[in-house]
Amino acid sequence: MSANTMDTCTNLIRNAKKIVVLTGAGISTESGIKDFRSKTGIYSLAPEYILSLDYFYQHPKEFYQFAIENLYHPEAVPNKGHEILAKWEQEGKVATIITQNIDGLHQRAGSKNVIEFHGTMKTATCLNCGKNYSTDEMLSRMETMEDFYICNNCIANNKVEQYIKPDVVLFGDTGTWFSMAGIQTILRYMQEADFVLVLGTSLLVTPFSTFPQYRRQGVPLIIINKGETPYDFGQDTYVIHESIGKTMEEIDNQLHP
Ligand code: CNA
Repeated sequence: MSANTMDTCTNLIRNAKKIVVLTGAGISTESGIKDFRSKTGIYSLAPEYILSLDYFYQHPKEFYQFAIENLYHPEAVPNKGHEILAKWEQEGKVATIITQNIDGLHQRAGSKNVIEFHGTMKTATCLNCGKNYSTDEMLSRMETMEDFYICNNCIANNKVEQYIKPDVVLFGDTGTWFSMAGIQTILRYMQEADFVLVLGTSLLVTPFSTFPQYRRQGVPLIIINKGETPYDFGQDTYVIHESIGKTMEEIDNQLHP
């Protein structure tokens, strides 16, 4: 990264009033949570199909075991990246964060306007009656019940529709924000952005990965990500292949000398 790129990004952030931030698993690795596609990411442990809707229906117990071990991190705390974004929101710079993360760390850092595009690991819902369970409750059910994933509010005759599914979007699945109204809200944010800030995502999972394309023509895209993304060589795009925490701290120190 050149000093020039860093200065340009700092100036854009200094003058911004409506930054739209798109985040992925990479912003939480500095809180000790593995991402998917880095060398030590979750995909080095298991293939993508374990996190698919098909696998969930076919092997609910194994699915839960994997999800609790790899995607549920109640002990993790927000890091510098999360904290600085929350501060920039308070300062009137960040309009919204649209995250693929399911760890809740943006909200725990104090960010208010957060769209959890891929849902949350904090809760689970019965696909038949809609009864809501906390993941802690699911954990204690796992320890004490054989068919813990069947909703006890429904007749327990083992139909797949009575399964309790974590409130995360799996491969082959959709979530609340995938509705027409949800996507329209997101596209409105993209259209109104002063610029778009991408943090810690490989931008490979659709439809999330398409969002930067909906910013107005000429609106800058800043990407802070260790790995490459398909947008790295786009127009009006500034790329910093560095740690998110370190880079954001440097920028924030420039803003508040
Ligand atoms: P990904 O494909 O694993 O990409 C993460 C990107 O972040 C990679 O390009 C890394 O190079 C980069 N990266 C990792 N650490 C840092 C760092 N400290 N500084 C800068 N860059 C870094 O993950 P995506 O988010 O793109 O993939 C989307 C999936 C991942 C979503 O469905 C999420 O639900 C899912 N996920 C979320 C979490 C979480 O909530 N924390 C954890 C693991 C996976």
